[in-house]
Amino acid sequence: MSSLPVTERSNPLTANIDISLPEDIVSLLQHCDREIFHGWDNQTEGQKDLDQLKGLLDGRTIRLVEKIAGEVANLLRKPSDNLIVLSGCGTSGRLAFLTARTFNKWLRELDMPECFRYVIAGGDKALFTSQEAPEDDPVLGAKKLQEVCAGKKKVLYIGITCGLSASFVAGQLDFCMDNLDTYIPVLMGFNPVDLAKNLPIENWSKTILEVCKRLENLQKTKNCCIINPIIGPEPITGSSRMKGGTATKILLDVMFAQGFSLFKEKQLRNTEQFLETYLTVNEAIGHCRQYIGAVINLAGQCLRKHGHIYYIGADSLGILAMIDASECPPTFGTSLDGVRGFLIGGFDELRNQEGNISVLGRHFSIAVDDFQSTILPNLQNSDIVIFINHGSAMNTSLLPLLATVQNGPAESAVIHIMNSEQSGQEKMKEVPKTTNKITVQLPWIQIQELFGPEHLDLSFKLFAEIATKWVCNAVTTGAHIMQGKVYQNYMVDLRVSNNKLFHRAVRIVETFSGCNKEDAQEYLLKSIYGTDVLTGQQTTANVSQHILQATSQEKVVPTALVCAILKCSLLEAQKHLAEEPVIRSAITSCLEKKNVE
Ligand code: F1P
Repeated sequence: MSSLPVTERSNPLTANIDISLPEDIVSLLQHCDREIFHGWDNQTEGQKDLDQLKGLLDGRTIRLVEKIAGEVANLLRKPSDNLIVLSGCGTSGRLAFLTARTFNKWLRELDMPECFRYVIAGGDKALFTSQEAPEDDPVLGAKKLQEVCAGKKKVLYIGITCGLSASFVAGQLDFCMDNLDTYIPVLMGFNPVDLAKNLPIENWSKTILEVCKRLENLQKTKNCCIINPIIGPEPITGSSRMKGGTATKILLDVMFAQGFSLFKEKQLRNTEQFLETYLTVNEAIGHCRQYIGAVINLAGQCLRKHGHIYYIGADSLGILAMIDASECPPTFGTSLDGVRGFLIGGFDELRNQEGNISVLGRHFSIAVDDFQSTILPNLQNSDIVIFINHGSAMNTSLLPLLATVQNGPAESAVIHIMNSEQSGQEKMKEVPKTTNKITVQLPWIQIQELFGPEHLDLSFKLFAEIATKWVCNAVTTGAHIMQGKVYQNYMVDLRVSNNKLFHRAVRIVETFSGCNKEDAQEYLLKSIYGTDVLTGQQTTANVSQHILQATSQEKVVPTALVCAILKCSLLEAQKHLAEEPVIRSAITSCLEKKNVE
């Protein structure tokens, strides 16, 4: 079996995504997302090295979702004594936050105490900006979990790491397994257990694979489990914010909504039908590809002109857009200003654990009011403002802002997520015809059949959220592709800011230059330390030290790659990249040069 985790492999479906038209990018992403449900056929990779290829609709996954729903229902019977904790790093932590927020709202509607909590590596700062160093710390993970769970009798712990690669989560799982009287540990990720990360962890005695194996054995006799459907490689290699994040959100939503119905109605809805409804939403995205493509086109042109993408939204849909924005710097190596999200009500609406953290800097100012005071007056024709709207009629509190934006120099677009009954002839007169408009119609009848009349609004939101995630992910991925940030389906200019990303960077240099792993690592280190001759100390330093040095630097991986392809000095590589700042073109011209020689 190839030792490369599925989540780090290149997806053959998107091999040419970098040279695809915006509308086709949407189709490619949508097809790739279907693998979340139906699984992935790795025969298309020319090898069949895995037999566990089933996605979310597989019977085993459905049974596990229902088992966990049963635990949720049990814990909800004593909500003051018990806790349901969702934990993860980066996108996984952000979705843990959003899900905890959603289901605490469900509890409030039932007049029950909130018993969902989230833990995100790096704390609430990591909700908007990537804080990847704490992701590699298992001891910190266990400490944070204990802090959250102090005094609780029973805790359902769900540790999410798409790649089975986050030490922060492994530390928590290990702690839970030592304390099974209190904890019911669940690991969620999207690789077979055998492909969990098996590298030494600094200041810890175990590897993540060992922790996963321990859990795998324990689940035969104890109350714990691993839920790891194989959803296939990401459309942009390794970018687990996309399919990994989507699968995480769907699994958590279904588990908890089912847990609530078991608790209240004493019965489960049909889990398969529930999951299939998400698939219908995926099809609805496909139907809008032309319109989403048009917005990608505009957003891409803005980025090409060094402009910005701004999202404005309300409630959980606005939060999902903010999450999408927060992922762009680590994914595409861009600045924190490139893509930003703003929420009506700011932190009061966000309801995050640490409250208003805007004192941390301007990138932590998230209210629409902040947008109006600091960004609106300075909008340029190289910027685009994208409004995310729930329902057919434009949110009235946003109408004046929409009008101001439309009368100014910037581009604008409105994304309407609505039920199919609201569409048709449409009562959308409030939104001027000139606006770029995406209308995603959710399968209303199917949702009604699934949920019945109760809590329809809350449950409808779950599907609206996933639609928002799909649209926003497509817009930012497509726009950065147009900007030339992606080569084939690899994001080459990633920031080397944690252990997983360090090893991915080595693999990228190895893959495209054709050199061996040791040489690839050497080129990467030369680029990180800015030298053509490494000292012994630099070569033997820990990966965490390499990361510390690399995190704040620009174009680390492209520089290493150019050096490795052309066998040239750092200075020559930097010169090449300065002459050809578009990464995709820089690599293409390098490879052509090499072939000529
Ligand atoms: C966690 C994560 C990703 C992020 C980046 C670094 O991954 O923070 O969310 O996009 O890839 O790692 P995982 O633990 O869920 O695999």
